[in-house]
Amino acid sequence: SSIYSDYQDAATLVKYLQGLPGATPIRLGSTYGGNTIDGIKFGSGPKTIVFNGGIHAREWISPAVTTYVADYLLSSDPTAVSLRSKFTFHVIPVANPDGYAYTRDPNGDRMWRKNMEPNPSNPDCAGTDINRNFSFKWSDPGASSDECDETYYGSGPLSTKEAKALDTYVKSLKNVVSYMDLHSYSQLWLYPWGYTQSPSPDHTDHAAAAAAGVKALNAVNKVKFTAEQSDSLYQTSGTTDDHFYATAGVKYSMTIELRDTGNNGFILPASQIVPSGKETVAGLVAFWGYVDAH
Ligand code: 0X9
Ligand code: ZN
Repeated sequence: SSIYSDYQDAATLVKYLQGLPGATPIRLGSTYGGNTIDGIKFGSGPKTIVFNGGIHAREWISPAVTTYVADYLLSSDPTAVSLRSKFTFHVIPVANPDGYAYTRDPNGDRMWRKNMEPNPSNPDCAGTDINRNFSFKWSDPGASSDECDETYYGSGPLSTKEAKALDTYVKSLKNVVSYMDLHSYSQLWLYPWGYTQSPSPDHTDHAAAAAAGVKALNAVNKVKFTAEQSDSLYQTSGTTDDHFYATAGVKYSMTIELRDTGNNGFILPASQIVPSGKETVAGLVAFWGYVDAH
């Protein structure tokens, strides 16, 4: 059995990744609950790529597939070797370790989405949606001011330790050409903007890169993903993708919504980790090929 035969806790995923030959440990910060936000970096290329999973606690396929992709990139496969010479990768499998642990706790809540920080003005409703807490367009339409809502945007821009740590880390890096945030579910590849239906300045390249990704992804298992502008789904503000595109100059800053389309939803059977990982690797390899050429 492998770590991909079931969903693992954050410490297990981080320990596994940090033990892979060629991986250097990274630590982005710590959380309200006292967990650390950890990952790895690897590769020797001049262009930087960051990807993470686990911003939303209940989306268990995301940390698993994030780990699977990093595992592949550190392998001796010739394509992986080539990618490591073009790029330096920074990977954070679980960006919201407090929330993830709560969804795994039998006394917790399997459907928790947010982080675990209390909201002092409303003791009955904890947590901020980390993917509404980033500073670009913070508190604009597409996020909630209500502490009890799933999309509560927090007490201020980057008020969560998780968003602050990720923002600080990405902005400490040079030449970041792609940031990818792995979520579930809906089988979508989403590119900026999410805050408006207007096309971004790089709409043509975004659409072409995402199309290359889904084409390669769909070919692996005939599981159909679609590439579209984020705002076509629903309007959002304070999200990672728009934020790193707008404030860190990361041209290819996107969100992937992994399997499935709702049959299992967030409760995706662990037997789908490996097939989901394989198709996501194919999609990202094609996508980063486009990124490298543009
Ligand atoms: O709403 C979200 O944060 C993401 N969907 S999820 O079901 N995983 O919560 C989608 C975010 C996509 N990006 C933007 N809309 N900007
Ligand atoms: Zn999500």
